[in-house]
Formats: sequence, structure tokens, C-alpha cells
Amino acid sequence: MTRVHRPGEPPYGRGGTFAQLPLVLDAEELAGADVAILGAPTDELVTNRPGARLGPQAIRNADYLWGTSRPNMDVGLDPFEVLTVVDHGDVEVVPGYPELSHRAIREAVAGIAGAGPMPIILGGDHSIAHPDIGAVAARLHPERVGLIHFDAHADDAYEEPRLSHGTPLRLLVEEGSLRGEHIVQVGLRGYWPPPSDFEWARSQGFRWFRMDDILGRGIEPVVDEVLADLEGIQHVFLSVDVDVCDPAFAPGTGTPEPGGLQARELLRAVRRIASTVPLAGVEVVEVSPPFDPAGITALLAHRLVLEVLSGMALRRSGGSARPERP
Ligand SMILES: [Mn+2]
Repeated sequence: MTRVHRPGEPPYGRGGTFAQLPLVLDAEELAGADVAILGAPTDELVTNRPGARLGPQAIRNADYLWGTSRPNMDVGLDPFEVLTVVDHGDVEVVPGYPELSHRAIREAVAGIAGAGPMPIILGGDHSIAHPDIGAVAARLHPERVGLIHFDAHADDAYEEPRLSHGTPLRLLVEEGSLRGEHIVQVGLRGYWPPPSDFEWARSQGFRWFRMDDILGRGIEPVVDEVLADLEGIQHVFLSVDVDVCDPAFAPGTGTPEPGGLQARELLRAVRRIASTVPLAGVEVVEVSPPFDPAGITALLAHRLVLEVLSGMALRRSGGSARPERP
């Protein structure tokens, strides 16, 4: 375990670890940690605007606090006092060779899961879901893994070539890493994928909530249903594509789609999920800093990770959400 920050070093000074947490690059030294944060800086498989390879470091840098103290005022806990969290650095991706990058991501996530901690992967484009969820599912096989997928896009398309940020769910189901009936998607909208892909998803047992459903019913009842749908599943992977949020809250992304969630809705939803279900892995993907005026998308992704950790800490402590109200 290596500290790469002096205790009083300001967060804005230079690139560093997530929340100035210790850096642990050797997977064998991850034993005993609860969570390992891993960057996957690759974006060759986007279909529109690139830049997500710069996401991991932008997310780490979207912080203005010194040291590792992060008391969450909504849950009444500091996740870093409850959980041992480390930064595992970035995957050694190979620019220009997405297959090699995916192999490296799969091995890195397998290394984390094998050592014990839960991986939180910072993307990177959403194609990384194939190797990172695949690695977690392989580790847990034959136990069932559920997936909660926040995204504007279903990412389960049949396309040639098969590797893309629009296909990972299709690949994961086809190879048997996930079963369609254990997948719940939230926030879908817009004009892609085509009806044939939704028909396939329906045939596999996928469930999904379009933004239109959420606008009619509110996000809280929808999260209730997501949690009910996955009741009894002992391992849940949480995949958050920041484009599930409206471009007003997440402009810095490759394929923005108007009409999405508000930042506050997504932050609360992921905290609630993390405080309720047993998480096996998390990814926050598609932050593209070159398209991120004012850095607000990286800021959102950073806080999504903190809300996941706060929810996990709450669950570990046996508590329920307890907003302070003097
Ligand atoms: Mn996506």
C-alpha cells in the first residue's frame, strides 16, 4: 500500500488517486480491502464522440476535499471509516488494440475479484462492460449475477462488428455470463436500438424502464420495482452509463440523449441500491472530458462512486437511510 499524497496536499494540485486513497497496484496486496477502484482508460469502441479514455483521471480529479474524510450527511456515515477502499490504478490498456485492452481489463478485474475486494471500474467507454462484468460473473459462476443497468441506450444490439459500446449486454447474455431475466435497465430513451433488439431482449427476459415510464411514475417507485425484480439475487452488478442523465447534467459524454434523469435522482437511486442489494461490482462509464464544459460530468461520476460507497457502508453497518433532520 502506497500513499501518493502528503496529508495536507491539496486535491487540485495534480492528478492522484480517488479521494487521495492509498494506491495499491499489486493485486496480491488487495486482500483485506473491501473495494478497489480501477480505471479503464479506453474509448476505441465508441460510435460517436471519443474522449472516454480520459475519464478515469478526470473522475479522480473531480474532488475539492483534502485527505480521505468524506462524511455523507444523508446517511450519517463516512464510507472510508466503514470500508477499506483503495485505488488500484489504471488497466494497462493497449491503444489501437481494443481486443488486447479488453483482455487486460478482464484480467485486472479478475485479479481484484480473486483477491476479495469489490471492483469499481471507472470507464472508459461502455464496451468495457463485456470484460469487466464477464470477469465478475466468471468468478461467481455458477451463482446467478443480476445486473442493474442505468443508461439512455439498451447496449444489447446485434451489430457487426460485435465489439462496440452498443453491444456488451448482448455479448454477456450470449456467452452465458448473464441471464436476461436477471437484467433490469433504467432510463432508456431516444431512437436506438431498433425494435428487433428490444424483441430479442424481451425474448431473453430483460426488464426495462424507459424515461417515459419514469416520468409518469417517479424515480422512487421505479427503484422500488428494480429492487423487487432482483430480490433473492445474491450478487448484483451495477452499471452506470452517465448518459442516463440528461445532457444538462452530463454533457461530457459520447452519445448524449436529451430527456434523461436529473443528477440528484441518479445519485439517490444508486445510493439506495448500494444500501439494499449485495453488490458484486460497479462501473461508471462514458465520461468524456473533452466534451465536459466545467467538468460537471466528471463531478457527477465522482459523486456517484461516493454514493455507491456510502450506500455500501450503510448496508455494512446494518442501517437504513437516515437523513438528519434537526
Ligand atoms: Mn451505455
